Amino acid sequence: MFEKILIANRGEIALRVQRACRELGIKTVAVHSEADRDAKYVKLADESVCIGPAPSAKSYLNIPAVISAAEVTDAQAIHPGYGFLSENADFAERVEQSGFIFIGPRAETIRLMGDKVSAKDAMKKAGVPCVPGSDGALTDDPAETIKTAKRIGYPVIIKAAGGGGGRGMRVVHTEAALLNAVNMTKAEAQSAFGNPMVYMEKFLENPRHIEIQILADQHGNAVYLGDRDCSMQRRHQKIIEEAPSPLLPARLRDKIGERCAEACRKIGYRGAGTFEFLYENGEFYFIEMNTRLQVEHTVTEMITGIDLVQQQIFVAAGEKLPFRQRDIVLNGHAIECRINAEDPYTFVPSPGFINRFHMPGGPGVRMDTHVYGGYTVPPHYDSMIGKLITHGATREQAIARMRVALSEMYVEGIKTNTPLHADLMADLAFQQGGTSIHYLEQKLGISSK
Ligand code: MV4
Repeated sequence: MFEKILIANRGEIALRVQRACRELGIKTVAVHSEADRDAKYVKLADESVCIGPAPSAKSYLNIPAVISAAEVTDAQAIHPGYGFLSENADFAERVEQSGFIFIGPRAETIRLMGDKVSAKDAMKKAGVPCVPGSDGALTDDPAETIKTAKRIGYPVIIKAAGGGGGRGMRVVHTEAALLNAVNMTKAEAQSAFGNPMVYMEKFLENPRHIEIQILADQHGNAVYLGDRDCSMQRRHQKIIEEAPSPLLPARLRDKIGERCAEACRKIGYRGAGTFEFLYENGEFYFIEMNTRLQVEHTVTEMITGIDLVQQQIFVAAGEKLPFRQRDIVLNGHAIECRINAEDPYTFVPSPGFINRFHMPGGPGVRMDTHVYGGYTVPPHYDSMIGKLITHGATREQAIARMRVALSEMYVEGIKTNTPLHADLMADLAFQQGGTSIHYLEQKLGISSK
């Protein structure tokens, strides 16, 4: 097992990864920007290295600085967290070339999944059901593009191969609008991702976003750890996630989960990963695969009792998965509310000094945050300051616990989106379950864009 791990991230996830390491008796190295010098996880780490000024591009995204920090502290492995360098194949490659272990999939897997055309192609070949669409990237032949759209049927969606997470997409309703939309998306893709390739899919009008968590070792074993429903989102930012997805029959979850685990065995996947699906009319359609630990991994941990970060560390160290599929039992229901430092209704970020901070507690309540009374939320990074997670025997109990927990949250000095979460816990459609990806934006009265 590793003796020392460098954590190449900040905020709540830096603390989360650190806790997993400390429990295992592994020493930790925190890297931080000048803005995060006084962070709690920096103080709690065995060692820390300042890797640059506040802007991410000069610190958390600075590959040579991160690798140098691992060299000077003699760390053996690097955990990238989520965001920042976590899905950067060049980073993973340079980490391994420098003699460290990257806690995540092989660089070539990250590269395969980073290109959404090659990801979809690989998954289709591995038996994962995909959204009907073009066979690979669209060609330069306009007649062929028109034919493809006719075959799929309107509306269609044009997506950039280099995009993902909602960037670089355009919905097309008529043949008259098709070629112009394709050219616009190509031009945007070229300037945003340096890759003009685009592909076409049937546009699903009212799906839910359901994802499957998988875990795979380097010995050909892979399991799925149930599903998560992440449909409650605004502008591609998830705000509430839960596990399992409400109203999803267990039989369908097991069927799609087994397909995902089998696909991992086929492509030689290593580590934790997530298959993202759109779910509509009882059918799953693969859209993307994430090769990192996700923000919402916590709800899976609550219903499986498995520490995903520790499992990532074990499989990166070459160990075999300590369980088989039949050992994985889903217990009860978990909900996560992302707590953001922002105005709850205008969504304008609200960084600054927190003078008082009280966290909720009690049975089935977990809060993952690096924040405390006296902490200043820096303006340079994402506005998420923590995650409030509740677990219950049933979804109703998880919601009841979340309502109490939200009422106990007390943050003085900055605005948070806690009041929006309280509204959503009281929302009838949410309580009934099964709301689509458009529900929140419709409720807020924003056009879904
Ligand atoms: C789609 C879609 C409808 N049909 N693909 C947005 C994020 C990216 N991961 C894929 N996205 C979508 N792809 C087809 N064929 C609708 C979306 C989408 C969406 C997906 C998941 C969560 C929130 C979303 C919000 C708007 C659109």
